[in-house]
Amino acid sequence: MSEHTLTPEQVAARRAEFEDYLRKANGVLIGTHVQPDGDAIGSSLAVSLWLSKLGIESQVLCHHPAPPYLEFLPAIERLRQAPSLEADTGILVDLESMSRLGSLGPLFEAMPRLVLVDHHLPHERPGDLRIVATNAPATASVLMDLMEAAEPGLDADIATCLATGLVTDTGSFRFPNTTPHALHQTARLVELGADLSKISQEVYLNKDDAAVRLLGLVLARIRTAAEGRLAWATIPHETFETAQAEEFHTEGIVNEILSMRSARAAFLLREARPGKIRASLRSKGAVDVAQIAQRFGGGGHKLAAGASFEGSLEAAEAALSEAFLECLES
Ligand SMILES: [Mn+2]
Repeated sequence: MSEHTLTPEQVAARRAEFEDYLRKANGVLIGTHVQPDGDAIGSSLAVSLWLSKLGIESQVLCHHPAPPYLEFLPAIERLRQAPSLEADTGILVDLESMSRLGSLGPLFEAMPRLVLVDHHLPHERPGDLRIVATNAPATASVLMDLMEAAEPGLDADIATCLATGLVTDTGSFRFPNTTPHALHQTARLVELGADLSKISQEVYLNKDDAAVRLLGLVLARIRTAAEGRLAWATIPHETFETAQAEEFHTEGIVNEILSMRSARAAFLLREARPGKIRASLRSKGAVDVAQIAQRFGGGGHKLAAGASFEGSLEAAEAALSEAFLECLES
């Protein structure tokens, strides 16, 4: 068994070691990955709030600011792009590789004391103290196992931060990583004061208007082939202008296309800049989209992959739909 597949009990058994290490800190900087999500920010803020209860000063650092849908989190004002605190100890959360720190990489690489708490299979093994549980659904779950039994323990603000990590990384408890332990933890967080309904509203009913306008334009233009088993859409550059949208506003659209009952696979092509085309490929299982993406110099997983094209949108659409249809018919 790998040292990384810690069970919740094994994580909890390292609580004293974790706390002792942090109690020896002279200031703590907490770092997480670029383009932070609910688990990255929720986990970072939770550990910062917990350190405050221990009387330890900390700051939360991220290359990017928090996305608007996470601005409701307690203590979000602790998130900064550069430190203003003298600190000898770093805590990295939700981070599988140092390169994902962006501009903060050199700062954390130079820290004399470093802790890693994560649920990704690590590409690198930074830190003196590593607590990595790859079976855990979220870094927030690992942190809860470390912090819950401590004295002082959790409060309503910490619970809100941890619950946000669990809600977002489990897709609101719909993904296969939703373990009984994660549900027990979430029940405990609700008892402590986390409001799941408020978290869901903030996270899911908080899209930029441009993203919803763009979604509407794209859904109106879905094309299908092979009796609907393949569904796709393209977003020409002009459509971005019409919707006053940016490329990041396309996030999630390909999953809406795949949600059609008839669809076995789906793709979305977007021309955010003229002549520069990016593709998102999705499958419900019958088609291996990583293989298709590799043919075009891209990559990914069996169910979700991506690739880039240069040239016309029509040429990319023809090449990709042909590749998909070959797989669907074989
Ligand atoms: Mn995570």
